[in-house]
Amino acid sequence: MATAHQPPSTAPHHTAAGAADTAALESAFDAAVAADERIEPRDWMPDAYRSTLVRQMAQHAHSEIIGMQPEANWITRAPSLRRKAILMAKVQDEAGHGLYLYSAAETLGASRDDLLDKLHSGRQKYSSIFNYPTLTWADVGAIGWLVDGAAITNQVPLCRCSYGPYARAMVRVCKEESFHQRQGYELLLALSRGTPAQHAMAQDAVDRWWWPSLMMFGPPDAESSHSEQSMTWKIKRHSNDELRQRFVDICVPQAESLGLTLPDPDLRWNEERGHHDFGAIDWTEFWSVLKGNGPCNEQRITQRRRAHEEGAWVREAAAAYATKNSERKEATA
Ligand code: FAQ
Repeated sequence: MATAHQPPSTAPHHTAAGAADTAALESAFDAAVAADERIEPRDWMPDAYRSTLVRQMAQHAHSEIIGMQPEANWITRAPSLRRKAILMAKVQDEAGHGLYLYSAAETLGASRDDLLDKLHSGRQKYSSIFNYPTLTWADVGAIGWLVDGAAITNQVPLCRCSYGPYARAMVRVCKEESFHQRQGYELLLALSRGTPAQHAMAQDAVDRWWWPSLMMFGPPDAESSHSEQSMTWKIKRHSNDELRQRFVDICVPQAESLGLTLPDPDLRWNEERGHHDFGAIDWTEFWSVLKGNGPCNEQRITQRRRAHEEGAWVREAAAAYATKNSERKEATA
């Protein structure tokens, strides 16, 4: 955005002239959003726009790092060296996505320590999907195909998000997610075409991951508290239900090619709508998982807190190294 490079704290509100300035800044912001210009870190932005972005980006970052756990569970038991190498690379990618997103949130003035603190104390959320267990090797395939598939469907439009650093982070994230989705699909295809026991394992994984994947898109539009405002600000480009429908339409032919069925007897093509109709989602389960009562909530957060504590020495060493380096630079300057 070309106008109003001004940190929010310097925007005066308390005088008549200050109010006029704020109104001018607000209309410049609205005009930039309306014209599909990017809002950059040093541009003026409404406080609520900033806090909405911090909330969503933090939840997204937390999801990426908590999301490493379910698949990491299978690294030591991957059935071949090739599968192990692929899975390790994928789990590392998720860590990288978390780091881009924490960095992007820092451009809004958020502190990474504070965000992690909020995750560890349950004051900020992460995606519901990562509170389900990975019971068999086929779950790695189902996560890649369905969970990464849902993530791409949700995140491709975020590449056009009005906030520049978030939109740019999403471009790279989506490229990597696309590789993840294909590896999951290929893994499931190998199992589906394998022995009857392998085929059954793949089907069982899809049966367990299908409905939670549909929940990833968030509550129905009528119950989505943030969608309307986020869509006005062009943070979100489509509603939760629109993206969920798009995902169902993408998955149906892919399931057919995989030789697997989606566990929904009400799933059928609706000629009139030009979309698939699908069965009712159990929203009671979704809200219960968000409240902390999913099958793995406790385990995920305990493991995350432990990893953070065990990594304290790395953070301390990195900080000490940075201080030493800057002192050395000052001494030689
Ligand atoms: N889980 O008003 P809305 C990944 C909360 S992909 C938990 O509709 P909004 C890749 C929501 O925060 C997964 N909470 O909210 C990967 C709000 O609560 P609040 C992460 C949810 O923000 C793959 C309340 O419900 N992706 O990690 C969920 O407008 C494999 C009302 O909801 C992103 O975060 C949920 N599923 O829309 C990694 C994408 N849904 O904050 C490893 C970016 C909603 O008021 C392995 N985020 N809530 O307390 C978004 O696009 C949006 O935030 C939505 C929710 C669409 C998720």
